[in-house]
Amino acid sequence: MDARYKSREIERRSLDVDGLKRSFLEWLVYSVGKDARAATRRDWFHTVALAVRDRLVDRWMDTTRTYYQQDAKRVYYLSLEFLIGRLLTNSLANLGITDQCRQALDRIGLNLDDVVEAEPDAALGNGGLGRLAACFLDSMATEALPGYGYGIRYEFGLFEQRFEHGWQVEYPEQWLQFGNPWEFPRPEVLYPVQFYGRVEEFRDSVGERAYRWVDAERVLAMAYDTPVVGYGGDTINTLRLWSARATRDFNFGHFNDGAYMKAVEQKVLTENLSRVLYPNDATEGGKELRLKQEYFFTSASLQDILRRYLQHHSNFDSLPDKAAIQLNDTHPAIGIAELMRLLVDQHGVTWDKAWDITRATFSYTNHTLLPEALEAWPVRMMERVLPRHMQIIYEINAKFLNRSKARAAGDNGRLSRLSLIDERGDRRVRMGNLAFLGSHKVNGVSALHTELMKQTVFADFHAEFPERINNKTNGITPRRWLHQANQPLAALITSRIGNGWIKDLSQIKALAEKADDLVFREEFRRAKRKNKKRLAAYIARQTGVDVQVDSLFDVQVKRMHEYKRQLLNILQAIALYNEMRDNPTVSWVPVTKIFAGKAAPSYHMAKLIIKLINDVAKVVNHDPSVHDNLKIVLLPNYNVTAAEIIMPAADLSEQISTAGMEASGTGNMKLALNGALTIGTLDGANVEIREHVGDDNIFIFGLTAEEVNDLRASGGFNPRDVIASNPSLKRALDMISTGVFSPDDPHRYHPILQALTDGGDHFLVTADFSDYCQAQQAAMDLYRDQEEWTRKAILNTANMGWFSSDRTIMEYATEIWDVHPVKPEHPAETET
Ligand code: D6G
Repeated sequence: MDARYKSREIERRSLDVDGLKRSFLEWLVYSVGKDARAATRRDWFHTVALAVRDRLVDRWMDTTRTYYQQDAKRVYYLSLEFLIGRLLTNSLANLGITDQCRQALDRIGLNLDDVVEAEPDAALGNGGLGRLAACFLDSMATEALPGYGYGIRYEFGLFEQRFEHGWQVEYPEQWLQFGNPWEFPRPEVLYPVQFYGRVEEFRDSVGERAYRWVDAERVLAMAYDTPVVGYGGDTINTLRLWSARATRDFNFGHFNDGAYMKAVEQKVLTENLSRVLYPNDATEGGKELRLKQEYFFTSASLQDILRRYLQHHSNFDSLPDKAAIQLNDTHPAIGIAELMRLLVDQHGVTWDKAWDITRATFSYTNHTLLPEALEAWPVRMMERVLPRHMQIIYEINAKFLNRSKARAAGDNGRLSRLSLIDERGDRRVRMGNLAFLGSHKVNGVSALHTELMKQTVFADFHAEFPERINNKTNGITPRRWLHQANQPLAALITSRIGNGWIKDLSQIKALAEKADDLVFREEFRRAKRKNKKRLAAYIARQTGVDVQVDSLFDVQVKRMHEYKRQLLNILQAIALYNEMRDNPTVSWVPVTKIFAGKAAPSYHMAKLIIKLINDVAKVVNHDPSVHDNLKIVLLPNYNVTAAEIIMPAADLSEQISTAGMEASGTGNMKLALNGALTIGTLDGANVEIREHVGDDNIFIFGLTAEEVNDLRASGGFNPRDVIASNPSLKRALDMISTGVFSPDDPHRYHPILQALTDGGDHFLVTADFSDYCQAQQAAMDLYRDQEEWTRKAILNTANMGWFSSDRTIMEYATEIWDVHPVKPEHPAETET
């Protein structure tokens, strides 16, 4: 063997500083093809990523091999979104070689932090739902669960947000532009996926009526695999993302008369299927391409799952014992009809048996109660795009309604609510109902949300299947969100309680007793200050605004949405601004209001709120009369990488949605774990955060979900009366309406004012305003007492152990999936 090749073989496994250094130098030349003198920061990133990737491949193979050897039950997490973020820091930390890598790079004269900065942020998701999927991948690998992620390899992730004259402008996010060193293309793993065409009835070999889908258009789904490293590097699972490829037929068309160009154009159009992520956090229905994306990745994933299963089994009887498929929201819910089609049409399983298998294999997570976000596809579109599936859905529905008829006892309203088809107006397929019916378990993502599911969207289904709904409160991975993102605090915690918390976050509880320790408090504050300095520098770079590191960092970072009420926050900021100007001699607690978040490109109201925040910030930040006591910043292009800088630096965490509307939230958990105190409504997981951190260590305000419901139902709420009776709210709104913040266009914010008044203030901003201001005042008062504030911050960190996604994922594993940890065998390592 060539000596150089042999040395690479050995280098590949070495985890010490010298070995890493040598392989970096070799990889730069032989894999990236650059000389050290000419290498850019990006070249070095690719070099380091490839060298690190090498170090996990053996264990990845071992993991997969062990799953096969043991014929382990696998769980398949189907998700249209995986908001992964960067992977280098994560891979190094989970492999436990961050320090070695830093030193190896030092010796070459490079800084690891600079190399890390060259990695693009993989933004294959919109927000919470996609980030949850990414946290779950980390937890499944860490808990040694045989778990696979299945999704789409979007060429363009979530758009890049920039502000131009204060308005959001979207730019394409080309994260793959320079290649992706983490993924392995699998050109041989290809599945056909069909669309359109028609269904033909025929008699099968035993004379039974059967169906086949003919004259359809075909697309191929090609796999790309990314290894998912669990903490400690023992288990390395797979994230398999699908990319659309035109079938070969395009190459063999008759190319005369310009048909060649047509064929090529057609190929490009076909491959558009996996081009771009839809930038809507609450889906607007009706987009055919979206339906095709959903079916595309679901069908490919199911074909792959069956292919893997059939390597060990000759019939489908034990599919539910070997595969659990989790639907992350209704986006992959078409999978229920698809599995039926694959089993019945392609594998000749009888309908009843196929239905039992399907239901025992699938489970479904509901993520929202917002009616506009519950997917419902027009029947006419579904008939055209997926004709066989529409038939199957009708059949499932007919059988189900027949069965329920007796129990409904003439209650036709009930039957029409249970139906998979919404017959009102333009007929639609209710994907939530399909997902519910085709799953053995259906879960909500916080205790409150699960209760509301039972009372609202799925009340009739709950009556029909009382055992099916269960709760799995969301969680976050402590690896990325504390160990990696907040190194000052992580080091401090480890110095006191050891590093067991990284893998078992419940151990962090031991910090609670340190809350009364003066020295520990001082160190905790110092860690927070370090993070705040880093964020202040980031803010200065991104926005040009200088903020005081010792001011109260009041943070609201999440998608821009009316129900999340960034508007309530900015109105309170205006009121505070007025108070500061009215009382210049008072010694104010300096406050920095930090916002970040993207608005869906077609969501005009959310975009207008962005402009309002930027307009208010411009006035406030330049007003000398507030003596720098108030600064407002809206950071552009919020993504996972930005979150990693913001979360550790926050003092106050804004979780102020209209009660009953936020299913869970996970930003609330990241912030509290990093020692921010929450100011929030009793909504989503805030309710459980309060239970864990204690009522004294959180600022709760506002209407409860029940009160919101009653208020809306009573029809007695008049926002104009509320505004008239609250002078500071009235003044803030008057300033907006008279153009104080928009002198160039005084009427700019008319739609916002209109929504708050004649529009009936659906999100109850005015109703909660006064209570919110009081809670803000309480937070500012407490912040004056730094010892007391720090004590509560420590208690927040110490009591967040339960919110680890490891806890969540183990609950799914035992209560829904019946999937157990499998420890991979690493023969190569024991041999050497
Ligand atoms: C992943 C991991 C790799 C394995 C490959 C195919 O890329 O070790 O060989 O998947 O595994 P199956 O899809 O055939 O299970």
